[in-house]
Amino acid sequence: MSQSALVVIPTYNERANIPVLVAGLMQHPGVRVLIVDDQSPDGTGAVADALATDYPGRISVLHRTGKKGFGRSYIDGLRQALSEPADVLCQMDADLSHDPRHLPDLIAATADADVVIGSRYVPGGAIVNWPKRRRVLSRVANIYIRAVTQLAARDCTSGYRCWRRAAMAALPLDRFISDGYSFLVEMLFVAARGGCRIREVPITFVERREGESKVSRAVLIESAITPWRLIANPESRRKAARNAGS
Ligand SMILES: Nc1nc2c(ncn2[C@@H]2O[C@H](COP(=O)(O)OP(=O)(O)O)[C@@H](O)[C@H]2O)c(=O)[nH]1
Ligand SMILES: [Mg+2]
Repeated sequence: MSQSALVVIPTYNERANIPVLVAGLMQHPGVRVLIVDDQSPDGTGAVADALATDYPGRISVLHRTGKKGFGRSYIDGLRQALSEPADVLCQMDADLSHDPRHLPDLIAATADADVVIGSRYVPGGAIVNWPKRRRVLSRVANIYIRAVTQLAARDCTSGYRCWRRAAMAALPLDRFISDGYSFLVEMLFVAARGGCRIREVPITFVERREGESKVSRAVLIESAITPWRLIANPESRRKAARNAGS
């Protein structure tokens, strides 16, 4: 792999998963990792610090102390990532749902795309161990998001993504206001509006075995509202961002 990549990984109670994920990622030369931990009560932060010692110069850890949140963690993490040298910036979940083996394919695909999505819903993509309910929810969410926002991607809610540095740098991260999956949808929407070329590469998504999902009712409600907010006019978006204090 000739390109250097920095993978940003938000963690909340992922103590059993993060060492396995990092070991997998470290198999790829040129890949570095930034773990963004929200003071996980299970001690994930200390495990991450130990990994940083095990792999000198390749792992760093951002310990957040403010309000916890998936979107906010990414905003802080991606900002820090942009201040470091890397050709490609990647996003991944810590729970081993996103197999590090796919990463070289995603990174390679940035050769002719600005944003590459690790996609469950293109030919070759798959989901392992998801209950029927969760499959249906994800499918319906994507149909809904695509219908409202006109995004062309099949998997708008995938959290496994690689960005060319310039495409990420162009995002107005300080104006983003959504937090759960919506944050991922918002990123994609703004990127598409900005003219980014978005490509999908198939992945096999595997449901977590350790730890718990943080998807809550609040996250689902936000996800239902966000597509409408995104297509509203830009001025109302800016206002909403100001009101949210971001
Ligand atoms: N730093 C941080 N990470 C979070 C937070 N909520 C979720 N995550 C991480 O975001 C990733 C996706 O969350 P997960 O619970 O697996 O969501 P799911 O896969 O959609 O069920 C995992 O790596 C979580 O540890 C949060 O509030 N703060
Ligand atoms: Mg998960």
